[in-house]
Amino acid sequence: MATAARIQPFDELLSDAIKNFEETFGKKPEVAACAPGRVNLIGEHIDYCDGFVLPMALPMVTIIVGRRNGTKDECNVKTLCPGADFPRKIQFTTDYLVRGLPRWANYVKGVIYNYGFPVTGFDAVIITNVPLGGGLSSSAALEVATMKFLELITNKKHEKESDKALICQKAEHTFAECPCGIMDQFISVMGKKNHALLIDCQSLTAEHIPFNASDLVVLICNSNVKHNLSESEYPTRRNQCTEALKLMGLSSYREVNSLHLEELEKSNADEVLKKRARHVIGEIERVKKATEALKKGNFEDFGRLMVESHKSLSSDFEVSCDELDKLVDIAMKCKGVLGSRMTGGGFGGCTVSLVKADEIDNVIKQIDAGYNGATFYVCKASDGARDIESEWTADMPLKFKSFYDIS
Ligand code: GAF
Repeated sequence: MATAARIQPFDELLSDAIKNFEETFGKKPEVAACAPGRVNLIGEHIDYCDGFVLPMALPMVTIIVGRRNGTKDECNVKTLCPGADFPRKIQFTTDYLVRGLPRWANYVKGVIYNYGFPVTGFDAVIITNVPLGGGLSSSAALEVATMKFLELITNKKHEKESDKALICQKAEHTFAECPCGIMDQFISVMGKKNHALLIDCQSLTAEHIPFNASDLVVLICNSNVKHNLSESEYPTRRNQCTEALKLMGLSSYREVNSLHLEELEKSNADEVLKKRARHVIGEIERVKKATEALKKGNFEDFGRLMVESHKSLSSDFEVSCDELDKLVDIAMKCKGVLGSRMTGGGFGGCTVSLVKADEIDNVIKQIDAGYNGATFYVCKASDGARDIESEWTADMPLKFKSFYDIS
């Protein structure tokens, strides 16, 4: 029978990282940092269009434990993350940081390269319970955990949250060669327990919106498929959005009104560009409405907007796939599901659904019966990046009470 996936609890994860660090480097780690993955509730593919997005941080995190090793610039970093490419232990120097293999290390090196303060040599072990490659932002979790780790190692930090997110985004652009928007890094830095985060991707400001109805849960269904298209289509979508904007004679989607769209629709512009613009403009409005609904506790409206968002992503933005459409279709037929949509970049990965807590078991059962091979996570909005050091002494690593909300 299908149940929610067991995610390794935070205490266990931390304890494994500490133990492995001691075995590998012969000393206890001195600092520990963590940063979460995310699920986006609504506002998809519009963070790179000056839009609004509304993600929440997940209880699943990437943890980095380590210590300065007394060298000027020599770093030894090991990952215990399942699915990371080999080799899983590498050495590099902070004065010669280059992109290469293994891929997981690019995220770490990229953040060090863009950090803006000198970084001396350190040893570190990385561990995670964010599913890798599932569209839940394992990359941003690694970047932001690295940022937090560097703050502890260097005793220097950027004050503005948006600067931290921008540095991590730059790392991803330059070292991982993915032209991502700002959403994933922003929420991983700024997430807050029991809150979603409304991010204004134009002004790079954000507002925490309470999201803690006791009778509702967020269900994430991982389709466990990832179509190859995801990497090539992302930059294509970005370019199409820019082109459509130019055709409307504007420099930001925030300047668009219904007349601009009407004119574009009537013009002889490429139909594909019209569809892309339609999605972006509609999705920006949907996020505004969804935020209002959330503030009023109107989850029925919120759910309806999620479904509209999915339809637009599927038909106008064309980033969904059969598996995601199927998961949404089945979910929407289940009693107790208020809304469901694909989440993240698309072409596989996950759906997110808003579900009445007392129906969650039945919903999981029904989706599992109709879709072969999904993994389920039941989550509540959780905290963003944090320094575990202040709560931890190496002799007493397990004093955390698990703050897991995963059932
Ligand atoms: C990926 C990107 F990294 C984000 O910036 C965002 O564009 C998302 O896809 C789609 O909303 O996660």
